[in-house]
Amino acid sequence: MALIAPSRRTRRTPFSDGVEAAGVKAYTVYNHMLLPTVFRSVVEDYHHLKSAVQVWDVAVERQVELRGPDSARLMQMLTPRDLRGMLPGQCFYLPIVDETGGMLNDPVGLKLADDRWWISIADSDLLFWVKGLAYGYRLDVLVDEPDVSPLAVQGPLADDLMERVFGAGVRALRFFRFGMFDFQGTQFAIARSGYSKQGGFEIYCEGSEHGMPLWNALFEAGKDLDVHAGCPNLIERIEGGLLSYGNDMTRENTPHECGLGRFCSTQTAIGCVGRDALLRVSKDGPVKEIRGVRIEGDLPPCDRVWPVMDGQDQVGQITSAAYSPDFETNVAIGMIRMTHWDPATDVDVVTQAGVFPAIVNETFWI
Ligand code: THG
Repeated sequence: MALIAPSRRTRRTPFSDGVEAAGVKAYTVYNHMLLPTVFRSVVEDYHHLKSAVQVWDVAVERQVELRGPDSARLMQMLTPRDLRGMLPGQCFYLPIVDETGGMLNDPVGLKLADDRWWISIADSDLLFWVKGLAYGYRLDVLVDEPDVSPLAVQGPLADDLMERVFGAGVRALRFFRFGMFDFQGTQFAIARSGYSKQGGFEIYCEGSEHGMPLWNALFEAGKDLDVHAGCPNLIERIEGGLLSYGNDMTRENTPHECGLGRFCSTQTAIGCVGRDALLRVSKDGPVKEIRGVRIEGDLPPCDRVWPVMDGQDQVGQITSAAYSPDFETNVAIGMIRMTHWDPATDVDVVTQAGVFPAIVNETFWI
């Protein structure tokens, strides 16, 4: 692969100097910003993530901030998840849908106050949709992207590292809750969350000038914990069934097809713009759905959609795949038609390097 040409459009983050000093080997672009994908190797990073603690520059998880009296109303317009019971200090994983029920994003929403919310977005320009709704409906709300950059601390030793920098109070945070914690006289929201199944935190670093001091403090405090720079890991996230917007799902998919029906309460999500469309499709259920797939053989990189075949019939597609050292097989995520989505169904996967036998699995992540 060639290099990414640096320019203003591929935005650096407040932690990029630290990422470079730590020897980043590859980037992708996500929300028009640099996201590291490899430090030592994907496999070495994977083993280290599952045994120690890593600091991740996930500033690409940009915040769409809603401020003002109509914030809660606008939030509920965006998602079929019922937000009425959500309290300040809670994070919610939120399917965001358009008027056809198509997925626009799958962010983590944070309720800071009744009239102040952050939407911590995946890779699509959600800001424009939210601004359009606010303007079109003449809502009394300000919508913008604040100078907030998440830094994740992930892995089994995450609590130990975080305690050293933020005090024992961070250990008390429950999953998908956040609180305010002091760092050198500045308050940051810190949540127990993150794009791995190894446990950990996300620090919402507010003010770019705090980026490198925060990065350095974590590495200084974690020397004897073998802390390393890391990043969302392809193998670990497939093992854990964490979906990637733009890869595993697009605007063509409903939340139900994505296995996100459990985050929808469409009946009571009054005001959601996709509500009528979703009520219609959720009545009978989807005809295709996200599944874990086990693929045999020496796979090429999954850099395109791989058709899933039963003889001459296409019965689905694979959109993420990698070899899992722990499971000793290739793990994959695909969208599989209902005729073939039962566990242990045999299929073939067509890649750029040939056809490979595969088994539609009980999801790895259950
Ligand atoms: N954290 C924050 N922002 C993000 C991500 C994140 N923005 C981009 C991207 N990741 C959004 N996608 C996801 C996907 C999965 C999860 C979070 C964000 C996730 N899912 C948990 C799971 O599936 O096990 C559980 C969710 C729940 O039970 O509520 O964490 O990672 N800030």
